[in-house]
Amino acid sequence: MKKAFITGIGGQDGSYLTEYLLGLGYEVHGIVRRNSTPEHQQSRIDFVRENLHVSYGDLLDVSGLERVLQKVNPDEVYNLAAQSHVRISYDIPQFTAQTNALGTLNILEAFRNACPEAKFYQASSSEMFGSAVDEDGFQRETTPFKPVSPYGCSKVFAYNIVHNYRNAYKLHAVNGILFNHESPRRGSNFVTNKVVKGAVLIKKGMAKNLELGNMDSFRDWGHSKDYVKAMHKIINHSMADDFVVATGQTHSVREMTDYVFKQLGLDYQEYVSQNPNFLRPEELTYLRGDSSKLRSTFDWTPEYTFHQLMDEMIEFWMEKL
Ligand code: NAP
Ligand code: F7E
Repeated sequence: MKKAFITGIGGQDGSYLTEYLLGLGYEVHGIVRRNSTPEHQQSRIDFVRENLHVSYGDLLDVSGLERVLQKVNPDEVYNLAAQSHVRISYDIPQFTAQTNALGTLNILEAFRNACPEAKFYQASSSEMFGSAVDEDGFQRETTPFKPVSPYGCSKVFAYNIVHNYRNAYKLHAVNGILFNHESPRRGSNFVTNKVVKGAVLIKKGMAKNLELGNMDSFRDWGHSKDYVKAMHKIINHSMADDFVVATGQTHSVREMTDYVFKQLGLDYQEYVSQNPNFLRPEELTYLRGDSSKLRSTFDWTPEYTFHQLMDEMIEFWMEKL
């Protein structure tokens, strides 16, 4: 039985990856941070227990990381833990950099000392491309990095240190450069889930309006379920390499909002207003990924379309609320 170790196991991707790996017959281990309200902390993975082992750990505690990796001795390590909210990275830039940049260095050091024969996956992000777009309107593995947020900058350090450790210490350490991916398990302060939850609250008469930030930025949105399958393929490639994961389609926040409200029989213009608190000091206006390298190397293609993704999220909130 193969063993996987996941940081950020309680997050959106950690939970889908756990389910996917358990389905493949893996024994899955992961760490969560100590929290004063433990009732909600593992809500995304509460329903799976067999072959799942969760212990306390933090990317900022390198000795704890080394101890747990020595004990588990995994075949595959997925570093998914992060302060993953871009706007909030402006509120807490140092914490974001410590967790996402130095935290990645910490887990790499622990990995190098405890289980250097294993494989290492880093959750890199399209936010690293920032304002750089190729002439054809896509971002791909060769597009330069011009990050426009503390989050993006922290992820560029993590990406580079993974490269450095791969080459310097001959480790099987890889980057998946993932574009936005969503699901009903997405934090409700990211725009897709915020819009869907807000629209359903309005539909059910439980809210009167919805406040958003910039509705004119474009994102390449996929489903987390599809993207965790790509992570598993990338880490298990015979050669350590980096791959973009994206749908290749892009939609504006306005178009997404319009679609969600229309599906509920509502006109978003009657309910949505702008609140400057949700604007960012510097905005990333356009993302569209070219994942041809991934698609030609592996048998991967996303199963969910943009509309199926949004429909699943609408159905989830209609039932939950
Ligand atoms: P998420 O839902 O925010 O999950 C992040 C997880 O990391 C949470 O479980 C969080 O725990 C944990 N965490 C935060 N700080 C930690 C620390 N210091 N030590 C240990 N654990 C810590 O994020 P996601 O959407 O699943 O994304 C997974 C990874 O992919 C992240 O690295 C993200 O930056 C990256 N990524 C995401 C996307 C996307 O569109 N979703 C795209 C590209 C890259 P708490 O609940 O205790 O905070
Ligand atoms: O914003 C706009 C906002 O917070 C998307 C993370 O997973 O993907 C994610 O980062 C867009 C932006 O995601 C609101 O200005 C408008 O243009 O859902 P988001 P993100 O910033 O793209 C990347 C790839 C990651 O790696 C990150 O970890 O929507 N927007 N109004 C809003 N965004 C939010 N959150 N809230 C609003 O009210």
